[in-house]
Amino acid sequence: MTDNLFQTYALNGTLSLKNRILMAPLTRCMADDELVPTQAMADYYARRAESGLIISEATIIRPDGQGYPNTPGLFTPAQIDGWRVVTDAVHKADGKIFAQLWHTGRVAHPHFYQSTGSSDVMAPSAAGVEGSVPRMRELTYQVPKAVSIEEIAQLVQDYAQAAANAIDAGFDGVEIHGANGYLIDQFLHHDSNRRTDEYGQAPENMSRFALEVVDAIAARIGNDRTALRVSPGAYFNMAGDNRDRAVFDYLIPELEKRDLAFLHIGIFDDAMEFDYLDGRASSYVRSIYNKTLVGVGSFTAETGSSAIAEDKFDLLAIGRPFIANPDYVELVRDGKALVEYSDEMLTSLV
Ligand code: FNR
Ligand code: 8K6
Repeated sequence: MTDNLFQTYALNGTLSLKNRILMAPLTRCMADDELVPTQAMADYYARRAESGLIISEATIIRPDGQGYPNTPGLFTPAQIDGWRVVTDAVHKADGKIFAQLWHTGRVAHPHFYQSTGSSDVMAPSAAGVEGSVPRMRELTYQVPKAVSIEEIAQLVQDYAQAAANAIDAGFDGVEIHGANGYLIDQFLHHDSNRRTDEYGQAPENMSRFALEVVDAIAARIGNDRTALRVSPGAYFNMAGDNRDRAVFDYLIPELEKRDLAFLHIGIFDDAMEFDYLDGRASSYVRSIYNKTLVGVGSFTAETGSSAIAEDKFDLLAIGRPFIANPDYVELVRDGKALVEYSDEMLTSLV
């Protein structure tokens, strides 16, 4: 029984979703070399327009946010025009789509933005990650530069400009990527934020950058079109720290006051438990956040439907199964068998 997934859902005064199944943001590394979305990407997203809301693959706000090859951008006129082709195709197929706005922070690599002449990697603190860029193993991560107060102000502006560009490109709203160990998340965890100024140490300070980005974007495009993804449980390119709990205890109620379109958990498997969160990330957020919450992470339609019935979250995002099944929503609705996802599917855009 998955009937509840097919109820309409009013996100806020402006947006009504035709069902509760979201397509999760999925990096595919298929933009062209100018980081412009292609026609193949427009076709790929349009095939998934039966979902209540598509969240685009993470899209960089400026050149030094790039950490993987051929990830799309939203900072040049050509990129905005390319995205307009995508949003037109999705709207024509009666879908809705948000842009996920991304800066990878210390996981960026100057290899990708050497044409800008900059070789700096921007992060809260000069604390690097081990290892190298996936599928480009010769590129080892660099020790980042701790951003100055002026650079932080510029980053906030650049997020807001990218959000305005997203609206210009026809997106229905934006999801700020505040999860999975990238720039915003780096401010929110002690492993990556060792600052001693007004952006570090205390929960209010460590939450400051995230809230500044949220507020700048909401002021530019409206709180009702602004959403955020967070990972209270550190799990990707990040070591967890018991002190991180207090940061999210402060941040999440602050977000609730902003009346955003939704809050989305960033995780691969919602069954993961974090001792400092007393369990799952989604249960922790649900206990202190009373507005629209999106759950994700290794759910099937059946387990996701049950979680919604049990009030664990309001909307279900589906990632890998949507790569394997462009017609995921129709298959679930008709009770038909799904194709199982495998990593080899990442090499082509179907
Ligand atoms: C992801 N995920 C992800 N998350 C995000 O916030 N932005 C992104 O661009 C990506 N990119 C991405 C690419 C690929 C290939 C995978 C598999 C995952 C995480 C994704 O949104 C989701 O949280 C997880 O895939 C867990 O959901 P499923 O796949 O178990 O339904
Ligand atoms: C090419 C860059 C893509 C960036 C997004 C990450 C995609 C990873 C896909 C593999 C999924 C495996 C799950 C790994 C979970 C890590 C948490 C412990």
